[in-house]
Amino acid sequence: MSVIGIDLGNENCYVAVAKAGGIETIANDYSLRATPLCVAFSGKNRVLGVAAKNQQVTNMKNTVYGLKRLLGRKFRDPHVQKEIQSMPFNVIEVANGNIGIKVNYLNEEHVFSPEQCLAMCLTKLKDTATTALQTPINDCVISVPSYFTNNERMALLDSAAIAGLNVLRLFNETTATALSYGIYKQDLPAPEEKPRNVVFVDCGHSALQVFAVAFHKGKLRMLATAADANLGGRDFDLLLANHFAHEFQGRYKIDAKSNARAFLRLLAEVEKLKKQMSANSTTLPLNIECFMEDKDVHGELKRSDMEQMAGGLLVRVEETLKKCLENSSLSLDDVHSVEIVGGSSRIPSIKQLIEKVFKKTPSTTLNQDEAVSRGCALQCAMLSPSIRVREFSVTDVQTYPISVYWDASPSGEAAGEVEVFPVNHAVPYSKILTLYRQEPFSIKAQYSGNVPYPDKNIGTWIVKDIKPNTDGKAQKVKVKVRVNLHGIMTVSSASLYEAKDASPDTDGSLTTADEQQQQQQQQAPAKEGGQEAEAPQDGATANQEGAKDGGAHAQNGSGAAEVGSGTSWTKKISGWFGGEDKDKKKKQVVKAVDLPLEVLTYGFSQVEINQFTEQEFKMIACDRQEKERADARNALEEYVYELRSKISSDDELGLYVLEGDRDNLVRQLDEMENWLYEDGEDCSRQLYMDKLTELKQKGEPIQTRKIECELRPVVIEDFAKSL
Ligand code: ATP
Ligand code: K
Ligand code: MG
Repeated sequence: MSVIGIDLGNENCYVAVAKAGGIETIANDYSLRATPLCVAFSGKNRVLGVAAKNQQVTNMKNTVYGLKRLLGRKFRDPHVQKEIQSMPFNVIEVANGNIGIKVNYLNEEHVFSPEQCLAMCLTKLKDTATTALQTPINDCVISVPSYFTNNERMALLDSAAIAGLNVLRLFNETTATALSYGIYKQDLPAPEEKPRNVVFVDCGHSALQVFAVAFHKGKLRMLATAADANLGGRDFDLLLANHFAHEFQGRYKIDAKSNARAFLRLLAEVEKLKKQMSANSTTLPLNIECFMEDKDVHGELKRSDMEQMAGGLLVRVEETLKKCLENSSLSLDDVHSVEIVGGSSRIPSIKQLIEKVFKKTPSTTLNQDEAVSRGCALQCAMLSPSIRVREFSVTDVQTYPISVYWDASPSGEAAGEVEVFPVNHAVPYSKILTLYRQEPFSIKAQYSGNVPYPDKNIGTWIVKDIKPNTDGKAQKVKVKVRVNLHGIMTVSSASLYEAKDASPDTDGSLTTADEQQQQQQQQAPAKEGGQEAEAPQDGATANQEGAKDGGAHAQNGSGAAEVGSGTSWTKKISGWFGGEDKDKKKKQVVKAVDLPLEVLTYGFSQVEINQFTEQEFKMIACDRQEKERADARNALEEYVYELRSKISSDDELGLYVLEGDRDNLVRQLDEMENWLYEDGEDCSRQLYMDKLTELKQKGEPIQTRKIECELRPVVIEDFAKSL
C-alpha cells in the first residue's frame, strides 16, 4: 500500500510518494509532474488532466476548471457569482441552492456538482499514482489552503470519498510547505534555544498565503498566517489580457472580450509572456495568428509596463506580507529567512516587495512547485502504519475564531455562548463543554470573526435522549468540541454523567458556577483523558498546549459564573488532556452514558455519496472501455500502415509476395484505411479486433515466408559443415 500526498492547486496538482529512499513526485501520462485541475466531457468519455487542458479552446463549454473556487459554496454566494462570470462553462443553481455544472457528456446533458468534478480530477491523480507505483492507492493526505472554512474542507472530503480515497489528513498548504522545509534541516535549534522563525510566501494561481513558522529540532509550530484568497497569477494574466484586448480594439478593430474562445487564447498567450517577463526586463513580443476575423495580431510589453498595470495587486501583496509579520508578533530581527514557493512568487516585483518588507533576500531552499505535495506525502507517511519516517511534531493553528452557542431550555436553563477556539489556537484540539440539562438541546457553532465566506454558520448538533434525573432535576452533560486533523470543527461526542455518582452536586440542587468550576478542575482531566486517540505527534502537542490553555479556561468559567449565577446550570470548558494514562482508575467512578447526536452540517449525505461513488465507478469503467476501443482502432490503423509499407518495399516483405497478390492486398489495405476514416470511425472494439485478425491472416503468411527464406541458407550451410 503506497502512501501519497496530493497538492490540489487551483491550476497545478502534484502527487508525491513517500518511499523508503525519500520523497518523490510522480510524472503523469504526459511525463509532466504538474497535472492541471481540469476535466472535460465528450460524446464518448471524460478527458482528464493535461489532455483536458489541451483541448480546452476547442471544447470550452464542456471543459471544467477552477473547482477549488466553487467547492463548498452555494450558487448565490457572491464569490461564486464573481468566479462564474469568467467561466466559459455553464454553472447553474440546483436543489438547496447548490452549484450544478451543466455539460454535454455522452451526447446527453449532465449536471455535476463541483464535488463530483473535483472527484474526477482526484480519480486522475489517483490513477497517475497507481500507474507509476504499480500498487493500489487508498490512503492519502490532500492539501487545502489555510483559509478554507469548515464547509470547503467538508466538501473536499466528500470529493475524496467519491474518488475512493481515504484521507488521513486534510493538510494546510502552509503547514505542508513548512514540514518539507523542517524535515531536512539538520541545524535547527535545540528545544531550549530560541526557535528559528521562517516566513514563507506562497503565491499560486489564485491565492496568496504568507505564514510564519517557528522551528526547533524535530518540530514546527505555525505562528501566524495571512492570506489574500483572491490574488494569484491569474489576476496578473487578466490584467495583461485586458490590456491587449483594449489595444487590439484600437489597432485591429476586434473585440476579444466579446469572443470567449479568443479571450481564452489571449489568456494563454499573456501567461507565457508573463513568465518570459519574469526572466527578462526588455520589451517582449506577443503574436497570435488568426486571432479573430482571420486577423493576425501583434503586441509588445516590458516588465516595467506590467508592474505599472499591476500596482493595485502589488499593494495587496505588500499588505498581506505586513499582516503576517504583524500577526506573528515577530520583529524583523526575529525572522531568520523568507522562503518563497508557488509559481507566482517568481514574479520579480513580488520578490522585491518581500525584500522591502522583511529586509531579506527571499531564499529558494525548497522546490517551489513541489513543496506542498512533498509535505503532504511526508505527513501521510507519518500517519500511516505502512512506512516509517523520522518523527516531526507539527502544531497547526486555527485560522478563524470559533464560538459555540446553546439555547435556553424550556425548563429554565439559560442560553449561552463561548469562544471555544480563538484565532491561532493550536489544532487539532478538543475541549469539553459542560452543561446541566433535563431535555434535549442543541449546540450551534459559528465563526466569530471575519471569514471569506458569506455564512458564518458551521453547524448545529442536537444532543438527544436527555431526561431529568430521578429527582426531576437537570443532569450533567459533557459535550466534546473538537477541531480535528482535517481542520474541521465538530461536536465529536456528548455524554451524560449520572448525577448520583458525581460528588458535590449529587443532590441536584442549584449549583453555582464557582462550585462547579472547582469540581471540574479536580475531575475533568481525570475523566476526559484518553477518550480519543490522536496522531502521536499531535497528541504530545495537545497535552502541552492543553495545560497552557487550562488557565484561560478558568477565565471562561468565571465569565460563565456571571451569566449563570442563580440559575440551575453552569458551564465550563476545559482543555483536553489527551492520551494520558494518569487517573484511569477514577474513570470508573462516574458512569458516563454516550448520548446520540443529530448532526446538521454542510455536505452530502452518505446515501448521496454512495450514489456519486457508484456513478464515478461507472464513468471510470466507461473511460476505460473507450480507451480500449480507441486502442483497438489505433492498433488496426497502425497495422494497415505497417503492412502496406512493408509489402511495398523489397527490403522488407516485397520479395515474398506475388505481384498480383500484392496489388490485391494493397487495395484491401487502402479500403480498410478509408473505412477507418468513414464508416469505421466509431465502431466497437470487437469489430476493430476482428478486422485486425482478418488482416493478419493475410499479412502473417508473408512474414512467415520471409522468415523461412532467411533461415534456409543457414540450414544448408550447417548441412554442408556436417558432411
Ligand atoms: P493555488 O495555490 O492558487 O491553488 P496553484 O498551486 O495551482 O494555485 P502554482 O502552480 O503555484 O499555483 O502557480 C501557478 C501560477 O504561477 C500560474 O498563474 C503561473 O502563470 C504562475 N507562474 C509560473 N511560473 C511563473 C513565472 N516564471 N513567472 C511568473 N508567473 C509564473
Ligand atoms: K501547485
Ligand atoms: Mg498552490
